[in-house]
Amino acid sequence: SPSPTDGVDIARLSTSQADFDHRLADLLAWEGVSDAAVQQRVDEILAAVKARGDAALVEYSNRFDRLAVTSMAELTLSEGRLRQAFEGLPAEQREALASAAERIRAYHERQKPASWHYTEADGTVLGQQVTPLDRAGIYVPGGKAAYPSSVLMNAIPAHVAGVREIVMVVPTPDGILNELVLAAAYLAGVDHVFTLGGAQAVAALAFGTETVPRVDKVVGPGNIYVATAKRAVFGQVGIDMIAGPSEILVVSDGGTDPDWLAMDLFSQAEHDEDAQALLVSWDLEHLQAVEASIARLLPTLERAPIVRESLARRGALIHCQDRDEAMTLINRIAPEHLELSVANPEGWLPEVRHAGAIFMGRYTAEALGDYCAGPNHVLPTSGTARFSSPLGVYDFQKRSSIIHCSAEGAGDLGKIASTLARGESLTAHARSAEYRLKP
Ligand code: HSO
Ligand code: ZN
Repeated sequence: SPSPTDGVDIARLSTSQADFDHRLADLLAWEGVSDAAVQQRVDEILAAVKARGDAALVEYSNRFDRLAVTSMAELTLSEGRLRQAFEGLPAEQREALASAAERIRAYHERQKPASWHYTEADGTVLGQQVTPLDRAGIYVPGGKAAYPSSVLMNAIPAHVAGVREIVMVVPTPDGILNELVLAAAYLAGVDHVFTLGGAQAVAALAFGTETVPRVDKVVGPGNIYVATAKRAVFGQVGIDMIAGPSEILVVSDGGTDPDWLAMDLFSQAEHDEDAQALLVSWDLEHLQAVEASIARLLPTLERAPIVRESLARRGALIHCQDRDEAMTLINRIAPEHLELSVANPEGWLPEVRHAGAIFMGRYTAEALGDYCAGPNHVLPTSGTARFSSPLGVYDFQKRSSIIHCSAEGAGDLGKIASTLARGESLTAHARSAEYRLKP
C-alpha cells in the first residue's frame, strides 16, 4: 500500500489486504440520527409549537438564538428586505449568483415530467396527471453551514415544479442575517422568509402557526435537532431526505495532476470533520504523488483544521488492482459524488449503477457542480444512492391516476371486477360493477 508521508494522517488501504472488506466497511459506516435525549427535547418542542404556535416560536428563538423579540413580526422578512440584500451585494457576487440561478433553472426545466394518457380500442382513457405541491418549506441552516447555493438548489426546483408558495426558514443566531442567503432567496423566488431555526422551525412549517403557513413538504439540511424533527413530522408532511455528511469518491487513472486531485478531496473534507474524501487508483506511484500533494497543500488551506480532522477520521487512499476492481468499489460505496478522473469516462458510465452525481473527466471538479453547473447539489449520502436520487422537480410534485371508462369499456372491465369482487366476498363492489354491464 502507499507509504506514509509525514504530517498527513489518512488511511491507506489496498484491496489486496486480507482485512480490506472490514476496513472499508468501518470507513463507510455512518450512524444516522438516533439519540434518545435529542428525541425527547424535539418531541417537547414539537408539542409546544403545535399547542402555542407563534408564542412558542418567539420563546424558543429568544432562548436558542439569543434574541429579544416580542412578536413574529420581528421574525418575518419582507420581500423588500430580500431585494435589498440582493441589490446590496457587490456586482461580482450578484452576477455569479444570478448566473448560477439561471443555469440551475435551465437544468431543472428539463426535468419537468409530462402528464400522459392513452386511449384503448373501446374508448377507455387511462393516464397520469402530474401536479405540484401547494406549499413547500425550505430549511436553511444558520452559522457555519449557511450556504446560499443550497437556497438556490432547494428553491429553484420547487419553483420550476409549479409550487404555489415557497416558505423559507433560516435561524439568525444573535440576530445576524446572512445577506447572501437572503439574496439567493430573492433570486430563487421564495415567497416568505421567517428567521426561525431548529426543531421549532420544522414544527412551524409542518403544523402551521398564526403567522407561518403550514406546508406540504419540508426540505433542506440541518443539525441533529432539525433532522430528528423532520423524521418526527414525516407522515403529516413530506420530507426530502435525512442527509448524512458530504462525501466524494475520486477514481483516477493516474493521468490527472495530483494537486488537482488533492484539492478535490479537500473541497469535500472542508465541509465538516465527518465529511468523507476517498481516492481510488490502481497506480501506486500516482497515489503516492497525491499523498505528497495533500501534505504540501493542506497547510495552505483556510480550513486546514477541519480538513485534517476529516481526512484522519474518514478519508482514505485506496489502491486497487485494476479498472474493474475500481468499478466494483464505486458500486459498493454508492458515493454521493463520484469523480471519474480518467481518460475515457464515457466508457465507464454504463457500468456505474450507484452514485448521486457523476463528474466526468479531469476537468469536472465537484466544486463546479456544487455551485453552478446546473444539476442539484442535494444528493443521496451514506450509500443511499442505491435507492434514491438527487433532489429535483419531481420531489415537489405528485401524480394522480386517471381512469375514464367508456360505456363499452365499463362492460368489459365490469365482468373482471365482478368476478374478482365475488372472490373477495365484497358483493357491493361486484354489484356496483355489474350495474354498468351491457344488458
Ligand atoms: N458539496 C455540498 C454542497 C455545497 N458545496 C454547498 C459548497 N456549498 C454537498 O453536496
Ligand atoms: Zn461542497
